[in-house]
Amino acid sequence: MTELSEALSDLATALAHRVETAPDPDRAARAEQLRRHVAEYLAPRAADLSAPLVVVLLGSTGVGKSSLFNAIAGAPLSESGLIRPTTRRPVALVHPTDSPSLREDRPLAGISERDQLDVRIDTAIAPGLMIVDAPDFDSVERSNRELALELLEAADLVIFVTTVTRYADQVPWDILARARQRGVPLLAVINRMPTDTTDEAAVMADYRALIERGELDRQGAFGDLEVLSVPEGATDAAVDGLQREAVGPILEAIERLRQDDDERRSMARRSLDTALAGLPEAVEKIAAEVEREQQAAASLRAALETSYRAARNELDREIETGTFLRTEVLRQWLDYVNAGPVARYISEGVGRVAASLRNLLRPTPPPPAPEVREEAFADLVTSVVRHTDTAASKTAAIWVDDPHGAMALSEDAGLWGSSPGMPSELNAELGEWMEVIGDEIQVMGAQLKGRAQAASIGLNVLGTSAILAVFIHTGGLTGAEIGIGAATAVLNQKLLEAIFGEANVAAFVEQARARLDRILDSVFVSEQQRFISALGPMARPTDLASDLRRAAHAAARMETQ
Ligand SMILES: Nc1nc2c(ncn2[C@@H]2O[C@H](COP(=O)(O)OP(=O)(O)OP(=O)(O)O)[C@@H](O)[C@H]2O)c(=O)[nH]1
Ligand SMILES: [Mg+2]
Repeated sequence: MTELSEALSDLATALAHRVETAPDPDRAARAEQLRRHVAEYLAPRAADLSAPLVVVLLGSTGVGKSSLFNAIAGAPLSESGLIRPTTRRPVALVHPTDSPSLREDRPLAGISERDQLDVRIDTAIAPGLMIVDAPDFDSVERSNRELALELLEAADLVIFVTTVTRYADQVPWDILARARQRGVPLLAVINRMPTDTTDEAAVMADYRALIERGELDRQGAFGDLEVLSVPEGATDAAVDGLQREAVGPILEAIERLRQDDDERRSMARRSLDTALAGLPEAVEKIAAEVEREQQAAASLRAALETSYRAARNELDREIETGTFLRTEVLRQWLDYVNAGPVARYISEGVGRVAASLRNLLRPTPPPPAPEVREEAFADLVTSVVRHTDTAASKTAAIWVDDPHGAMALSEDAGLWGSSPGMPSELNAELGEWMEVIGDEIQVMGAQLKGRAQAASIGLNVLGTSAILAVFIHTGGLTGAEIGIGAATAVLNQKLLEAIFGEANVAAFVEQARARLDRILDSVFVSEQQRFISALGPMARPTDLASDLRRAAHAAARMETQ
């Protein structure tokens, strides 16, 4: 592969990537247009300057493109008709020696590979040229429009067909602008021209004025536009088209293109060079777009991270001090620990087996361990929901002011709050967390001298006590904070320390807290991930902008002569 072909192939790849990852259909379409131009026009010519030139007949429905095509072919090879739009599949007229050139990497390869091109192999066309009858470019049929636009990207000469009654309706400036931007030569044909020479002159003058009044001509873009005409009534039923004599000047213009091989090559080279020189500018628009998206994505992510970090800090504070626990829950545990066998156990200490045994004989209400644990978890889940709701709504309130953010929010209205499935998932995780705590307590208990006491209090009570110890602890409490939370913390901790020893309890609480943090971290990560997913591919950092620029500049620097 030559260096130029390589640069073009890199560019086509980068553009294809852009098509896949663009955040909206308009931007994807813009990249796709340029990709086709690179893949279906530039790459084939760069590979072989002697590849046949492609002449494309473009225009609205019913203006006579197929009729003109048949006149050029001298045979009814493309159906002209009354039911509009008639031509839905492009028809290409190719000389037998050029027919192999519809292979891979050659002009029109993309369309013919997709089986969207009808090829008519006929000696009516001279070698070195292909004439393509396109579907209508302003079609009500989306696929017609797209095929016509694709052909525009592949053309070496565009014959722009209109009629005397249609030309003034609306000039397809976007098509003309793209043709001009691409630098492809244009030839205008006005079909069904009045035969009266004064009328004809008036129409010609009017058409020119119209073109010149257009936006584009400020740059002198159409000063050199060649306008030809075909008189009204010049039809020939035998070819299902226009009379060959009436299209003489058009045939001549096409023939001039072909003429001798040298001229054709130098024209191909000229148009390739013009097109290559135009690449950086065409690519710049897309590259700048990618950069703006990346910047927008970065600031949206920053807003997202700030909101969730703030919420996470708030949640941590609540867990640190146990303030997320409802007073009733604390009260229930305090009452239980403060009275009955546990309280006695705490005050009488390890070794008083007899007391424990007595307790077993005395009827006592069952400990509220499962209820307290469940409620503590419910309170924790409520608090996580509240904080993630706040983070989500804060993020959404910022994102909605950015076009990309607003687009993401419209994809997923659930982003204004926390995800509905999160509470039950978190509950399940907390269940596992509790199981690990239960296992650890059992292991710790088995290693202790006073394991009989531990056993008499029961795993249920110790488990709940251990869980509460993660949420409420006496560590940083001061006199002013002594309340129900602190009182519960003090007693709860005493119970654990009496059985397991202070150092063991401290290490255990720290590890359990670390495991809880990991659970909460993953909740926060997946809550944020919803925003990132809604943002789509633009959320991923990419070098696409510089890849596009590099490939376009590399291609533009290559000389073809
Ligand atoms: N009466 C009259 N009819 C004409 C003249 N020139 C072309 N036509 C008719 O106008 C119609 C043009 O149709 P087509 O050639 O199929 O037009 P097209 O541009 O290919 O249309 P689509 O394929 O739909 O995009 C045909 O029915 C022609 O016979 C003319 O000078 N006089
Ligand atoms: Mg047609």
